[in-house]
Amino acid sequence: MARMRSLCFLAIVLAALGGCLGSSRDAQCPGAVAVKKRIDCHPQPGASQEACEARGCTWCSTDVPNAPWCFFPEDSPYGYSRAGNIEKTDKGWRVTLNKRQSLSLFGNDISPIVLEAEFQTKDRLRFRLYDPNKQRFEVPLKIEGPGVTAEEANYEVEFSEDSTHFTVKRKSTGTVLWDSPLVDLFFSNQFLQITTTVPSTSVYGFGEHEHPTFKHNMDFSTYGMYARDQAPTSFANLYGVHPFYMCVEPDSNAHGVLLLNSNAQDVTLSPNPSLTFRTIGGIFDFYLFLGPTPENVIQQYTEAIGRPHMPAYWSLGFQLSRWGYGSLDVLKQTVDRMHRYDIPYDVQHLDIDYMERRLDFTYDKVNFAGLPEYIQELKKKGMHNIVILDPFITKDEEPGTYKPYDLGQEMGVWVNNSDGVTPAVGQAWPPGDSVFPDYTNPRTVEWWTQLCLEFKDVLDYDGIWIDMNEPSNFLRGQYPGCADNEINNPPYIPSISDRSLSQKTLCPDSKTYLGEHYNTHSLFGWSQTEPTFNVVQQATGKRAFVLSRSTFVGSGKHGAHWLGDNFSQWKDLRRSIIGILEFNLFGIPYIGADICGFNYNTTYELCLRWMQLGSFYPFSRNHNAEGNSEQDPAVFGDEFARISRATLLIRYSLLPYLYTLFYESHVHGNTVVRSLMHEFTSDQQTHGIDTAFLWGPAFMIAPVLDEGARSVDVYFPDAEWFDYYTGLKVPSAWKKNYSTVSAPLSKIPLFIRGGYILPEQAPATTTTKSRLNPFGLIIALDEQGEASGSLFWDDGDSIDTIENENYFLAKYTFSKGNLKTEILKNGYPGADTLKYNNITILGLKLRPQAVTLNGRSIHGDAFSFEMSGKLTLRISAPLTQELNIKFY
Ligand code: MIG
Repeated sequence: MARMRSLCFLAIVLAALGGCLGSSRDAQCPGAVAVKKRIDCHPQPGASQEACEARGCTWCSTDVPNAPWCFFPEDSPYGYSRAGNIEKTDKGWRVTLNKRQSLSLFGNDISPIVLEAEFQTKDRLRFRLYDPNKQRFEVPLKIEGPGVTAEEANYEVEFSEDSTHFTVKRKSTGTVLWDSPLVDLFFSNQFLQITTTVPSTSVYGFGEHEHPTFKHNMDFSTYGMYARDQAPTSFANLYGVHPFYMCVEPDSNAHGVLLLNSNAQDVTLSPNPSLTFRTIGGIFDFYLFLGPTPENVIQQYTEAIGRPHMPAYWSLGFQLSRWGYGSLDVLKQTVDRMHRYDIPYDVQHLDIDYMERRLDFTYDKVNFAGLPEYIQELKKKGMHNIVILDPFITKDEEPGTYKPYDLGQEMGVWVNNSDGVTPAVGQAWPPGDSVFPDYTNPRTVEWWTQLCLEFKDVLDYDGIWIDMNEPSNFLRGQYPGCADNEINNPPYIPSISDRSLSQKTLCPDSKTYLGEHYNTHSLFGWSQTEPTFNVVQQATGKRAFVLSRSTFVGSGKHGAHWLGDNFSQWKDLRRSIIGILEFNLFGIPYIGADICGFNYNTTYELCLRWMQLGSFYPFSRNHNAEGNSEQDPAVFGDEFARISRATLLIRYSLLPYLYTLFYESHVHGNTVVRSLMHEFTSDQQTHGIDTAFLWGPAFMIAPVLDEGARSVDVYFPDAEWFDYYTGLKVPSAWKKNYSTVSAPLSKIPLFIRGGYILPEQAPATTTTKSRLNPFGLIIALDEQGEASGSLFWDDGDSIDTIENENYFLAKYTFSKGNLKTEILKNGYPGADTLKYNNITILGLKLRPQAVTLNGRSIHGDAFSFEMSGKLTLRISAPLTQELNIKFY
């Protein structure tokens, strides 16, 4: 930034032409478009002046980091122009576009193409660019809308007067949300590019990456998207693909945009500010969501792509995992020490070392002898277990000895070579060489379902963890390597690691049921998630738990995700917050990172701070890689265990609140974890904050992210905030400011936002136990002395309790000294035996003279008032009856 400013200054001084970033001309390159407006004309490596000029583009160096030196001139010899009139269609209109000139960047340009706008709902616009003469690959995710008239829509799609741009405006404000010059449009067989300006630099999203900040730097950063087995590394394309962003407009309205495309692609974020999308196949299928709040955007997005699934209550408990226990004995020792320290702990994972020679659907009868019995023991303690399954299946066992292969071979379920007949053979964890199930094939789903059902009789799993489903292969393409053709080596390879489509995976010309791997590669994990979800439901008869490494648009409907093979480093601790916020935008709110870090050895302090932060991940799991020193919270001794226990007990006590947020997410598409920007959008200072986050609207987590730090600088947006630990109100002078909050090693700063009522429940060491405990309410008052909230409750693990109305839902309102409860649904008989025993009110100005509960007065010694304005009431009242409390 400093560099850009001085450059601008230099430009002004030297040229006095106003050639700095902000104006329309570039002083260093007279006649050329301003640096910030440059669009790369040579996006692949190896640009030179010669190559650039041969393309009809401008070559001019610049000091601005990342800015292209080869860029399209204003009178670009590329692009399309409008041909003919706008034709009305059922739900919108369409118009034909012709290629303007014969010059081509990557060959095989398609002309004419069609731009079609479909007014799906009043807040959702679909616009597509496609080849009217040939069906190209489209992602098999149908997003439909009833259709609205142009008048009903909250947006307006139109062409500029000279027909050189098309724009989408927000009707209510006139803000231009999308503006694409047709001269910047490319539509060739293997290269599609479109550029749009965005109304501000507050742009969030795109995945899966390890982003250095939640709010993007619009400094010509380019992010590739192509599913890859890749440990989180800045700028690298990681396991999943989410071409979705949200942008906050200058007046604080927000909108979101999805590019529904599964081909290898990248996006460049430029300071104009603008976005340039490049993909190497399929069509341009955009969906624009009008918000206008960030929460509305995500609700509308998940309405389109599928609402997040409702997780089982137990899966909100703490989970422990590691790769490399190596034996049942070591696992038992670990579990025992967790229990010895009484650390809240619901779920144990079994990584590939439980398998016999890493063969799916087996277990190691030597090192893990007795595992089935041990799983039963854990279940009796109220715990649950998850087993990992990899997608690859060895083909090299003795014929007749390994059913997963024999049956799959018989049923023809594998991804095939380009001939469409012989299975693609690669190499992965199992001994010998492996084949890859093609989950886009219904026969594969049958095969997988049968095997998972049978395996349930071997290991009584509660959920399945599906790993390596990018799909990962330890070779570059399958044997004998990828043929040299345009599918495997397209003229443009997006900005992805190794600039290779086959590295660590299969050759793009492999054949899947839905089409070429070239198109379906990034859908592999996505296509595995739904069938796995279904079979887990079928096998357990309970709500499914599926944890998938590779995800795509809509994966949240059936799966959870974790951020992959992170490192035991402070940087990774910090960046996990960004990842978790992003996956909440992507409709996968059940998300976490490996607590204490996966790769490398952790340290005492890092791991402790990570246990504190991770206690507030929606998916809270400590996981570790093979060969690293142990890092479960019981291995570091008394102090560590005590602190981890205390923090997890806070999580457990607030699980009713977290679970209610998941209910909101499942039913209305809400985010579970949110950034401060999300809730305080009009406060520009919040836009860049990614070191603290919220559970829902009301609970702020401000973790320590630096080694040695014993305090945190916390930004308090304009609201009442209460210290979770003391109930003390945050001084009003702190509002809209950063304040230093003390955070000794034993503490993670937590705050409750006034205006909200949070349900809680006395914690225990498993959710099986805590679910029987009495409930409480934390009523945090706003400036007007008001608050509201709700509680969702059901049996925690039955399928479709919401759809079947087998649940309890209460809404609480506090106003004018009265707490009122409205029971919106009383459909879960199991709630009848539960009670409230504790009510906490924060922010009272005076000690009440008297209190009545459902009309009967409460004894003075049943309530205690502290000078902080915190009142605690001990009561006993049934959960399923209205709770009305009056203060006098
Ligand atoms: O090549 O199953 O991301 O969580 O522990 C490594 C072993 C394979 C990668 C997963 C990680 C898991 C590991 N797996």
